[in-house]
This record gives sequence, C-alpha cells and structure tokens, in this order.
Amino acid sequence: MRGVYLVTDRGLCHNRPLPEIVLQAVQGGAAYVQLREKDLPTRTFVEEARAIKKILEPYRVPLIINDRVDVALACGADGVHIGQEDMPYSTARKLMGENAIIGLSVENWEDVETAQKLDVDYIGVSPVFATPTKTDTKEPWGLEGLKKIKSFSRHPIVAIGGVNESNARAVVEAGADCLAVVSAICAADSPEVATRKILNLIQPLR
Ligand code: TZP
Ligand code: MG
Repeated sequence: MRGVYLVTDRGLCHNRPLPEIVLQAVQGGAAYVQLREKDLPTRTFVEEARAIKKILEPYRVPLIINDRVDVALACGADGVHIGQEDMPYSTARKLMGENAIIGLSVENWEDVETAQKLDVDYIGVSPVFATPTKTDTKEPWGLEGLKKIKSFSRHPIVAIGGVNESNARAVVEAGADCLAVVSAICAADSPEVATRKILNLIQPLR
C-alpha cells in the first residue's frame, strides 16, 4: 500500500455528486478509493458502488467497501475495510476470497497484536489524530503511537484521522505507508488539486 487513499463521505462533498469527487481524486492521483456509506439503503449503496467501480476501472484504482461484505460481493469490489465490530476477518476472507484486499481498523494495542496473527492486507491506524469527521473514535494514536505500531506490525499501515496537507509528511515519516483522507479531499474546492498536493508532499518519501 502506498500513496493517497480516498475514503468517501457524501455529507462533506458540498452537494457535489460523489462520483465527481471520486473521479477528481483519482485524476489527482488517489491510489485507492473506499466507499463509506453509513446511511444509504442497501439497494442504493449497491447501485452507487457499481457506478463508482466503472469510474475506477480505467484507472486501475481498487474499490474498497467500508463495513459491508455483502455490498462488496454484489458490486465485485476489490476489497472490504472492516472495523472491530464488523464481520470477523476470517469470515470476511472466506467470503471475499484470497485475492481480495482486506483492511482492518486497529484502535488499541490489543487490536494491533491480534491483527499480527491475521493475514489482513493492511491495518488502518484509527484515528491518528482526533477529527470532526468521526467522533465516536477511541483515543488518537498520535505520531508516537503510529511509530510504535510501525516498529511492531508486519502489516502495511494506512493512517486515518485528521490527515491533511499540514501533517501528511510527518505521518508518513512516523511510519504510515499510505494516507487515508476524508475531509481534506471530499470538502476541498478542488478534490483533484487537494489529492495531488498531499501526494506530492509524500512522494519523495515513499
Ligand atoms: N475512521 C477513523 S477516523 C475517520 C474514519 C473513517 C475519519 C477521518 O476523516 P478525516 O476528515 O480525514 O479526518
Ligand atoms: Mg466499520
């Protein structure tokens, strides 16, 4: 895993259509897109996921679905991102198959140790910094927590939570392989420019 990983939030897109935001982010160099929909009816979620998948295919950018293995299977997504209260990793792996990308959020040290025994494709270090985008989080890891995880974990690290232009370099220097970004891209005047700026900041590093 490397580069910038867009995680969507339709509520932060200032009424612009989500497919447009996704396309702009990919044109700005986003390497992964995670569709994160907490409130959509399942049918609408599947339709949206199929539409986004079509947008991503020509760019060879993997589509990852947040939480919902059923939606990921229904739209033929490349992977799924699961949290500690979602479907267990082993079940998700059985359903998604060995080639799927499966990411798992780690919110405390016990999660990090447990993930070490699982063949996840990455761990999502969540949250690195406190963020208004998701307020039901546990204690932020901070850069020190991220460093500690990097020196312990055998898995690629995706950092999420408050990541933006002002801290992208520091987050990568602390050990993130890849930066997951919500508001700094979705709410930007130009999601394309915002993505490219973050990418340019970290590209010399990774
Ligand atoms: N998981 C942990 S923090 C977060 C998620 C989905 C939200 C991150 O949003 P932002 O706007 O990039 O801080
Ligand atoms: Mg979840």
